[in-house]
Amino acid sequence: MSQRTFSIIKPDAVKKGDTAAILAEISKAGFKLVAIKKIVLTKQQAEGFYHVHAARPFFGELTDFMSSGVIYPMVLEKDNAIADLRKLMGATDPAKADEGTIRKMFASSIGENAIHGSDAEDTAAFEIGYFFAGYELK
Ligand code: 3AN
Repeated sequence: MSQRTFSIIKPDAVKKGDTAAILAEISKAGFKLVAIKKIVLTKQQAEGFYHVHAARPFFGELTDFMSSGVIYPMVLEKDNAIADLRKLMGATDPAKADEGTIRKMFASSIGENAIHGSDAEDTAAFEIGYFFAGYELK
């Protein structure tokens, strides 16, 4: 069944000039780009987005990084979108990511790993709503 998920091209990938190449991989994998925007988060906005990780030791590093430059938040749609995007992204640590995955191709470390993808339906709904209004998702 057609499903929507939420993704972000992170500041490391944007700075390296990999945005278009990552979008091409996503498109090749059959995802429809429902919505995309260009934005720089404040530290506070990054903390709100990652609130589930607030107790993790890397929270400060993660939210500094995510507010350090341009990101491209986007909404993607296909059958089984949430699980399929996670597969296409590869492991959180690019050193452990399979060949052909986005993180294997474009990420440099566990902290700066090129792309975010929602991990479940409830997080996808929260994350889409954090960045996009209903009228932007038609
Ligand atoms: P994923 O993005 O693969 O779902 P999570 O949910 O475990 O991974 O972590 C969220 C984000 O936090 C990751 N994308 C990564 O940028 C960052 N992160 C995870 N583990 C570490 C770590 N050990 N050190 C620094 N950053 C981390």
